[in-house]
Amino acid sequence: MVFAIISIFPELLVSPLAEGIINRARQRGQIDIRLVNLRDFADGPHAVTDDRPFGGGEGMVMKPEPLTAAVEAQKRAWPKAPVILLTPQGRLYNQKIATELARHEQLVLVCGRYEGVDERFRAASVDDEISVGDYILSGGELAAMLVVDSVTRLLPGVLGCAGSAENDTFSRNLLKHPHYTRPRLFRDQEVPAELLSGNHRQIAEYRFLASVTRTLERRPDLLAREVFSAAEMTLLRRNHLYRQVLAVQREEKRAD
Ligand code: 9D3
Repeated sequence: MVFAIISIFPELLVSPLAEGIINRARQRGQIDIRLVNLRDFADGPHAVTDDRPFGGGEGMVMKPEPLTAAVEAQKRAWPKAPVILLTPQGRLYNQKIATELARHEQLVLVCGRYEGVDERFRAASVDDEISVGDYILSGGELAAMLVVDSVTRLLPGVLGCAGSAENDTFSRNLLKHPHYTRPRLFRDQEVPAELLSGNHRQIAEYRFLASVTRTLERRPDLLAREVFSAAEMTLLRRNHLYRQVLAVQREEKRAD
């Protein structure tokens, strides 16, 4: 997979892309990340990439010519690559969108800055628009990082078999159970006895119930989409969680 990232601050992305799983995937040739400096596609002695908004108002707007030239240069190398603009106006990013993006051979990620990009560039050259959440960032660079990170993890061979298991658990719509490691006693706090029992069934049941309890408390919106097996429903009933889960599922479906 090739990621071309178009930005006025490509340096911002260098060190996060040079560590851990992403760095390993790059060194193995599983991904290729091209940091494209938008300024290289701007004309004139000052290589200006932004200008004041027509109609007046706050802030600056990214000029259409450098953006278009930068995108066209990438499209010459990879004609099939979708052009994705990172913008607060985009569709809200999630794991499903990550799996969609992971099917492409190349992606062109355009990082917005200032108030945004000229509308004529967006209309003519952008295939998809993504926001990474309802909070204000200074620009699209960190959002592009999230996309590169989450998509890279989905590529075959990047994580190995641990990865496929992890992707499965995300598709369950339940939060993970709490984790414990040594020591068994830490500042008067014991590790739950179920996890020390060596009984795999007891451990699995403990973790399932802890997952459901956490999801009820923290992310009831996720539970609405979760389907439980007959055995799981029995477990929930025996542990007095069944009525609560049903109530939350009814409530959240109404809110949908
Ligand atoms: C302070 C400027 N805001 C005026 C009310 C609008 C605004 C413009 C540009 C807010 C943020 C940005 C820069 N953000 C992005 O380019 C961005 C972003 C984000 O801010 N949140 C979530 N996802 C994304 S993807 C790109």
